[in-house]
Amino acid sequence: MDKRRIIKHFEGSEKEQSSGPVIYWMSREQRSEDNWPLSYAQELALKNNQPLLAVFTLMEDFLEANHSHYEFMLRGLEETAKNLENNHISFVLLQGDPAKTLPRFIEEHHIAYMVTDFDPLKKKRTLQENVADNISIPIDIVDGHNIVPITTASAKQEYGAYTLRPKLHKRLEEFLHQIPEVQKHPLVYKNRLPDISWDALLKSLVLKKNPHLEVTAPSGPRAARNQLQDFISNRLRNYSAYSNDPTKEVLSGLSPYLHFGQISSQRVLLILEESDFSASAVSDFVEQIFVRKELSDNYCYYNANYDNPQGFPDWAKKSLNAHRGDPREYLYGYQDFLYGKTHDKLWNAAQWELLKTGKIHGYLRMYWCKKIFEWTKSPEEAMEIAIRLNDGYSIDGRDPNGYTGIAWSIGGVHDRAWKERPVFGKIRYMNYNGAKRKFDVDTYIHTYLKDEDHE
Ligand code: FAD
Ligand code: FO1
Repeated sequence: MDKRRIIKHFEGSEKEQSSGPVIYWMSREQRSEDNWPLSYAQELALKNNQPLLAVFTLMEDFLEANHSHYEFMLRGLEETAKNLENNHISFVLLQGDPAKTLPRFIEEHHIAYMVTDFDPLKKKRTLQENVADNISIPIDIVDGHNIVPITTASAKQEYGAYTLRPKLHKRLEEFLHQIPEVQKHPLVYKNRLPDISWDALLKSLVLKKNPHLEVTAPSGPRAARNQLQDFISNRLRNYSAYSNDPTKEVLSGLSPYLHFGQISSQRVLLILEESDFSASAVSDFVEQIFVRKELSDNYCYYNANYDNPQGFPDWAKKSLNAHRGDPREYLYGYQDFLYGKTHDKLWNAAQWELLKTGKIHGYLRMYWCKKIFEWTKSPEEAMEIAIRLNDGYSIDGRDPNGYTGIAWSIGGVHDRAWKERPVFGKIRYMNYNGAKRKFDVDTYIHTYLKDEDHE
């Protein structure tokens, strides 16, 4: 594996490396194929002629995730566990605080080396540090999410897509074509490992349920490949023309699969390359799944305030402060937003799309978030409510793309200054008439709002 994928190395405190199995602590990349951290762990295990195990540590309260999010994740993990076992890679699921369960497991099974997957979120980086403090073996954190390893693409927070895009495209050719292959592992781990009853596990989780959810996408690596195939066959050709029209079904629908690592964006681009679409025909989609997606990891990795207004650029902070006192025409609280009880039918419909389907269409996500800002007392409160709704109800939530999308909407992150106006200052403004010019707003509203909500 290209060593530039190793984002961080923990030396471990033992003099020389003991001999024993290698584990891949799986978290972000929940798949067996096209998985860099997994294939690197296998490389190490093969070199030392040792068995290889994949360990998933189940945390039961992950950033407001609800029952449907855990169901999607666990169903996918069940399929991945089977794929790993078929390759003689044992799969282990540990419950409880990983800072305790993982060191104990490493001790018990004389593990000699650990590889885990890169994740820019603070919660995950802190957890990785805590585990490293409690174990003495070496650890490598490997970027399995970005096609161009995050620190190779850029050593700093980028201003916007326009500054990162050339750096990414310059290296795309080099990194797109190395793709990791998992092999059938020659050594099977002989010692007893805890069994997993997936149904019992899901039942045992005490999590908030979303009673309004009507749609649940099929989960797992196979469903992810089907989703991609269906997108390429039926929607990709209309993506550029209609990706901003929520009444047209043209988006890929890949975000839950990418978020849970059930498919790699590298594989998506390789399959696109093999398709009969020209590079220019797919460039808008590639901009999103390559440039915007990797720009989000860049923002969250290099800016510790990715989830609050302190992370906004100076021009935006200055402008927002200058307009803090502007009167708000409407003011709503969390409950009004949660049940789509504002004066704006389009906004309410977007919120009901979230409650009913577990996701809002990409174009309306911007409108949805900007209006939360317009109808709350401050950018701080707006960001808190937007994150709470997005992480608590969106199947692809709790993701760098989400924190960055919200920071873009409220704080102009990766955007430029616009003509100054009340409340928004120089932050880009979006309104109902702008949406009406883009798509048939009434059709969208009727799709998600029951008639009685229309008065
Ligand atoms: P497609 O248009 O088919 O895009 C394919 C993939 O490209 C997406 O799955 C995603 O990985 C990436 N992508 C697309 N648009 C963006 C973008 N603007 N920024 C970063 N990556 C992008 N995306 C999430 O994955 N999780 C979130 O929680 C999330 N919250 C958002 C909140 C707000 C306020 C905004 C403005 C955007 C948010 N996005 C989020 C980004 C984007 O809206 C979604 O990724 C996209 O709508 C997912 O649907 P899709 O996979 O069908 O998109
Ligand atoms: N990662 C884990 O290692 N263990 C978990 O129990 C876990 C739960 C979880 C629930 C919802 C969700 O959206 C993500 C979850 N993740 C979990 C993290 C996920 O795998 C990704 O690493 C990050 O969310 C993306 O940065």
